Amino acid sequence: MAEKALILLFVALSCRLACTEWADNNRGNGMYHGGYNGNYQGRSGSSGGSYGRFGRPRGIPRSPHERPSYDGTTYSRQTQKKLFATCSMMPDPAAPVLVTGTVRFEQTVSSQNQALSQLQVAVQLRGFETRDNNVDHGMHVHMFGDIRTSCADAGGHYNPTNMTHGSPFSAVRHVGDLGNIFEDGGGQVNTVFMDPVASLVGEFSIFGRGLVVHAGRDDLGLGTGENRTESLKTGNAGARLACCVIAHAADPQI
Ligand SMILES: *[C@@H]1O[C@H](CO)[C@@H](O)[C@H](O)[C@H]1NC(C)=O
Ligand SMILES: *[C@@H]1O[C@H](CO)[C@@H](O)[C@H](O)[C@H]1NC(C)=O
Ligand SMILES: [Cu+2]
Ligand SMILES: [Zn+2]
Repeated sequence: MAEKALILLFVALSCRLACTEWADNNRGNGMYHGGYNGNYQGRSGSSGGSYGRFGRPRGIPRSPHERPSYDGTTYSRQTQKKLFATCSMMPDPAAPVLVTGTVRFEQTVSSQNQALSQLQVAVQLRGFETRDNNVDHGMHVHMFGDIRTSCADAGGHYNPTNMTHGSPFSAVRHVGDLGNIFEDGGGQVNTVFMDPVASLVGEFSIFGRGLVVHAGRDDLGLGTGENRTESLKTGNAGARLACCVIAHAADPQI
């Protein structure tokens, strides 16, 4: 008898875990599911505060994300989710080297699509020229994601706030100013960083824009003398080596 009860309890508990996982998986690729109407179901799963057919097993407390609503019978849920974007870098037709690879973006946002974290940028690129003495490469989000003929089609730096060019950590910068990336001895870049301004949500979302990697170092708006004017526009980062379009991506964990 006791054994049977234990087995039932075990089944109930494992169903709770499995059902949660099922619900999470079935959220799947729908990064906009419920995004606008606020009824997105958070990590603990199925609808209406239910644990499925078994109900909430005894002794398992409500998660801190569950709170009674006005009528006390339904529960609001944790309301954050992650957005993912990817960009598959292609060499510019005129570039002397073939820079390829991917840049992935990730950000935690609310169900109302407000940023809850800075933008994470994960860069994996290869093919940089190792025989020159330059290892710094400006990387920016540019205005356009339409780059059918060359990276020049991407237009200027994405600058919806009409500011001058700057460092990622400056108050005065283009939204697209991601600063420099640094190649290793093998002509590769493998790095992850956070950007405090660029975002996957909101009025100035970078989705659908172009991402450009340059041949030279971005002076971050600090150029002087003859270099001043261009420094405030482009950071004197030089030719466009490669570019891509920032696109929606699935959760890489699923
Ligand atoms: C952007 O800023 C420049 C320089 O401050 C100014 O001349 C220009 O009119 C502004 N453009 C818009 C669209 O606000
Ligand atoms: C402008 O940039 C060029 C190329 O990087 C450099 O050689 C030159 O010294 C710079 N001029 C000034 C005034 O900084
Ligand atoms: Cu650029
Ligand atoms: Zn810029």
